[in-house]
Amino acid sequence: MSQTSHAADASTVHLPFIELTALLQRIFERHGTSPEVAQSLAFNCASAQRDAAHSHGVFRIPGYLSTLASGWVNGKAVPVVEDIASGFVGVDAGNGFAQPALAAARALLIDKARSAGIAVLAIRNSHHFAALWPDVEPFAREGLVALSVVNSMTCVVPHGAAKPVFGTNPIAFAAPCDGRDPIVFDMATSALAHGDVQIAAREGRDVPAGSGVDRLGQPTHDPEAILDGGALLPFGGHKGSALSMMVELLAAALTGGHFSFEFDWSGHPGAKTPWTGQLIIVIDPDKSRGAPFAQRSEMLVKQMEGAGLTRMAGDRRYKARARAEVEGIALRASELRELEGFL
Ligand code: NDP
Ligand code: PYC
Repeated sequence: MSQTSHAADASTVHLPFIELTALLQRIFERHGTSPEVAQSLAFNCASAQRDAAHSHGVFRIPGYLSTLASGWVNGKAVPVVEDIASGFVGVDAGNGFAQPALAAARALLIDKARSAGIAVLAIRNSHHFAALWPDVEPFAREGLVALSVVNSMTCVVPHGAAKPVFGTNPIAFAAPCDGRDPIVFDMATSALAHGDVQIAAREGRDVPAGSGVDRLGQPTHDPEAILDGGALLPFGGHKGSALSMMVELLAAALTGGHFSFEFDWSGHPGAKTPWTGQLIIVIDPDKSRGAPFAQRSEMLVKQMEGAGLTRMAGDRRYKARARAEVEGIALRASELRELEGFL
């Protein structure tokens, strides 16, 4: 597909991946990022839109531009990669975005994982405003197992506490699987991602019971009440809360980044991006004993399917991706107009 095409629904347009990426890249550059950073963020954001990961697709662009305009993040930061130990790579992202930091350290991380069997990438002084699966899925496509965590901004009340401390703190995992796309899951440790609360508010929808509390700490279905002085809850009570605490420890304490509660963006009106850290652990499964890992993955998936499972984590995204490859990436016409207005 080389042209923008209009579907039967006149309010929806379809763009080829390359076209949406190029548009987003121009927008990022126009708003103060270097070409390298623009390319990295545009690829990430177009990938999320392609996979119908809507809480982190083009919906995020106004937030990126607002945070850039506020001076809170350095859109031209050049990450500094540190070869710390045989299994440990660090990156000082220079108060820039996390994705270019990962890109800068990726080759060294893979070399170390393949030689030592496991390696850690600790990114600090970074802003992550995106879905996490794009950071791990490519490792699995190269035969590696990857796990990543990133902390965000204080908006989640620890189980049993009265005030927010944690961020929405996602965990993403990717593993190769024979004969199919990698097994990937990516989930906030809050009951809902903050982005989904914003989308529910925009669309005038309630959020499910147990998602959050209002400014008085009372349970609420109202996304506006969560956003206006309220807070989210961890998923699964004390279990999600423990995972969220783990993410704070791994993504911030272990990397040298800020905890979600530790940064103060009040002096930068319009700041939206959490100034925290990210940890990525990469394992080379060829170092393990027994049958090849990807065969064992396939065996597990078949067993799950044999037990009646019809939808694996990641399947919804892969289906959306396959659809986008044929039809182009779906955007509301109003979204496209808004994007073009940013140029
Ligand atoms: P969801 O709850 O929508 O999905 C979580 C995972 O569960 C996904 O892997 C999803 O697969 C899978 N899943 C969903 N429904 C089912 C089902 N019925 N059966 C099997 N698997 C299922 O994600 P979240 O709302 O928790 O997170 C959304 C995004 O927000 C993530 O990409 C996350 O990284 C991002 N985020 C980013 C933050 C940041 O600081 N950068 C902070 C918080 C969140 P599938 O993808 O196929 O739907
Ligand atoms: O959706 O919770 C979220 C989120 C926080 C930072 C980026 N996305």
